[in-house]
Amino acid sequence: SLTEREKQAAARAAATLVQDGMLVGLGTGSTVAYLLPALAERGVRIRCVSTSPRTEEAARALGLATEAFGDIDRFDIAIDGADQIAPDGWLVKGGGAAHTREKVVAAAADRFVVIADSSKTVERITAPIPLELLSFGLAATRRRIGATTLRDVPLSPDGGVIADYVGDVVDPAAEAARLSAVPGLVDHGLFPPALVADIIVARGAEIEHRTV
Ligand code: DER
Repeated sequence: SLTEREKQAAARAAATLVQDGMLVGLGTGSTVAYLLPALAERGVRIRCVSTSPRTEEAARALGLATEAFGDIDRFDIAIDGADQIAPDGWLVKGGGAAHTREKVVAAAADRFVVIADSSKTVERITAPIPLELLSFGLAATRRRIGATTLRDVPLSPDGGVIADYVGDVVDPAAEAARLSAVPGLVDHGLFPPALVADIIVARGAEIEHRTV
């Protein structure tokens, strides 16, 4: 489909930014699924950290050297998809329930690159906003957050319950601050423009590559 071709094109464009010797943070999702073979084809000598077990399995199967995030304190580059991309660079991520680890990796990267097909660009950020919640006191946390639905997915690798905030999002910055202040929230899927270096969107045959 056109969307799949756009995902592959955006992923391939980002793969060209990865050089020998780099520490690379690998995101999660169907767009990243095209990044992994593109990196393997480039044959670059890199060390990778994955943001989910399914990225780790796919990377290993392609012969990419992936290791635990434990002792690595920074990445040269992190590459990941997005569910929504606003004109000012605010992102919504977490459709694949990996946003907590993805945000930690993005924040540890010198350069965080977002790759997406053209369906991901939006005029303004709207719900659903993915959430990872502590299972302890779940009902009380959900009450504090407001309108939420529970995702029918296993607990996250970090033991959190995956849910979505489905209320209004008037302003991403205000909503991000409000959610971050809720005790029992592990993290939410609003990614601020300050975290993002490059946005690579494939639109038909065109690659739109912009810096934030
Ligand atoms: O779950 C996530 O954060 C994914 O990266 C998501 O934002 C994009 O997934 P996709 O590439 O499958 O659309």
